[in-house]
Amino acid sequence: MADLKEARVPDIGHADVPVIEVLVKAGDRIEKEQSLITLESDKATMEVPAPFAGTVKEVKLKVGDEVSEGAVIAVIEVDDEAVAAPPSPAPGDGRGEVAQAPAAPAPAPAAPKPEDKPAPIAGQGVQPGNAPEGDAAPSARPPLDASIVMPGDAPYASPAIRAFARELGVDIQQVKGSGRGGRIQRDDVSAYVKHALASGARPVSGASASVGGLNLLPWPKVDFAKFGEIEEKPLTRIQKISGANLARNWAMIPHVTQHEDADITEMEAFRKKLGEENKDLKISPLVFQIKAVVAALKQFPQFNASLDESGEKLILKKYFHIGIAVDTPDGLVVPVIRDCDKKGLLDLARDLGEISKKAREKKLGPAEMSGGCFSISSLGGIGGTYFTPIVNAPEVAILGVSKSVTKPLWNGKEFAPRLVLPLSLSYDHRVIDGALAARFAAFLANQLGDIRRLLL
Ligand code: CAO
Repeated sequence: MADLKEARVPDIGHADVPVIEVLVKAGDRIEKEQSLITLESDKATMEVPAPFAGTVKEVKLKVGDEVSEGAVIAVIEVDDEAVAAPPSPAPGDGRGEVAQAPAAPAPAPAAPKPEDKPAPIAGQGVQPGNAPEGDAAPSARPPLDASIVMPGDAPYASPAIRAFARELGVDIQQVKGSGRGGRIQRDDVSAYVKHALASGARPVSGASASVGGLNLLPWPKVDFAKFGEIEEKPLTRIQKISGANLARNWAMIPHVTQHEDADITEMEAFRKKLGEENKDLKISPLVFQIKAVVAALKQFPQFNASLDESGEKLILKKYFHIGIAVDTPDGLVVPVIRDCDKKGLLDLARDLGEISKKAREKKLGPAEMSGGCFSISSLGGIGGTYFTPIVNAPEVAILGVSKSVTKPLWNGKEFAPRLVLPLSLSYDHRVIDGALAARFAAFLANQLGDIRRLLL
């Protein structure tokens, strides 16, 4: 015949710990070690597992109750075999988890005697990163040390929520908790995934998500209306997508920007001449920059490369597809001009005209924005001197171009007026050394400064 037993709070190392979740109700069928309640001390959250399988007859606690060792959580009609079976504690699999089952408590309704009290929960083996996956159980069970189980900087989340996050491939460190004391709830994980999908980012965990653990402060919450009149304007879809990509690239890539000047006096004279001969075509300075970049990529193949997902291999590309940042009313897009090494200045001018028009008319397809090897971001038509473009991952470098200005340059005998183009080369320092970047930038400036070489 089935037996009624009480599940009690084990030795948790603290007294008067608040119950923040009751995870079962009367009538629930529960498995041994299934979590019954969640407790939260000032240092830790911990779930108390069922000492035996059975059916919950009555729950004796509610959220907000403060409990100590021995408090009755629930009365459980215990399965026959569970009564006979010895407790088999199992280690948890993550931070903040307490997955060891307390030993069977004294039968109801007797008050707990010292020898009947639930066994303490072991706290070892659950520090960050060393949680065992198997089911080997420690024989001794020292009282729970909450600070070991739940280090202060680890996210608050129950084992069930951690399991849920793992199932979805979410790095729990990335999720902001909305529960009491920043506790992560199921809805927080779902909201994180929804946001990641909407923004084009991947809710990854594991090695490829090593950006996890930045431990950034939450975004400041400010009631701007308190300070004056405001208007709300939702971000466009493009802004959301490019914003998420830019944020990831800025956070994950160690950027360095190398500045250089190119004397483009001759190039500009040639460009004007070419424009007069081809009035139906806009010959942008950008087409010369694309040519120069292709020459530099051939000379320095490390720039025409991408790190693979593991970050341990460099993929060197034998093709030359160049991405061009285009400013549109809805935000920044980066269409790609393919096989730039096989195209002349006029072909490139035609392609550039087409992609910028398509970009501004929102007619670019995903295929036209993928496969780039290196990007150019030109603000030359607007102004400014130098800036720091953000590398367009998985590319390893990007060229920022600013507005050319006439400057006096020393030619060995005198100062002469020359048209100078400011270049800003940002690169991924994991892949490219500073010396190599300086050589690349100098080579680029030489190419732009020597029109004959560029046209070869
Ligand atoms: N120095 C001086 N003048 C320049 C120049 C430079 N480096 N680059 C272009 N110009 C001139 C052009 O020749 C053109 O002059 P004309 O009207 O006399 O022909 C004028 O500036 C305007 O050029 P443009 O910007 O319209 O065209 P473009 O071919 O040079 O560039 C494109 C095309 C698509 C790159 C550009 O329109 C664009 O969108 N740039 C912004 C890119 C951007 O936002 N980057 C930032 C990314 S990070 O947020």
